[in-house]
Amino acid sequence: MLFFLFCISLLSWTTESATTCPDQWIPYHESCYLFGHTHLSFFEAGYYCQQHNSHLVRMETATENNFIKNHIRYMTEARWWIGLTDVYAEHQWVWYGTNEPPVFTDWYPGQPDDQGYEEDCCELLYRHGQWAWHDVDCNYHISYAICEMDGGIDQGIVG
Ligand SMILES: [Ca+2]
Ligand SMILES: [Ca+2]
Ligand SMILES: [Ca+2]
Repeated sequence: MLFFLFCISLLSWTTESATTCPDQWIPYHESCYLFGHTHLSFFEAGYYCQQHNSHLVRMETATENNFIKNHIRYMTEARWWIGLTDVYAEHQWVWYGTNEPPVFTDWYPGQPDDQGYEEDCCELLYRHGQWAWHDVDCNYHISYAICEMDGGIDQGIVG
């Protein structure tokens, strides 16, 4: 039992030593992530993250996307906002806050389809046994926020 506890503490020490995050935030590589608890519209979700000194998550890499998908797999909510939108120009998907186009995408087959000509925001949706990106109406209060902030890197321990 003691050995087990020792392994657990060693594990949390090795995974969290490089990045320091506020309480409730999950460290991963150089970022910290906060998973919301209420259904918000896309812009409300953006504001929620802003209030927490962060932004809606930007999936720069497949690795980051997989980390997020693995994490929400164990939660009951099936819809999560990520910070991708084409609200400024149809079919021009950009990260909310930087206006950078995504390098990597993980859309469901057939998405984004801009159904009803009013789907301008991106959520991570669980459907048919898998998680993938899906465009949906920004004003629907159907998804939880995933926020991301830069982690405080402890330079002394990295490496
Ligand atoms: Ca990111
Ligand atoms: Ca659209
Ligand atoms: Ca859609």
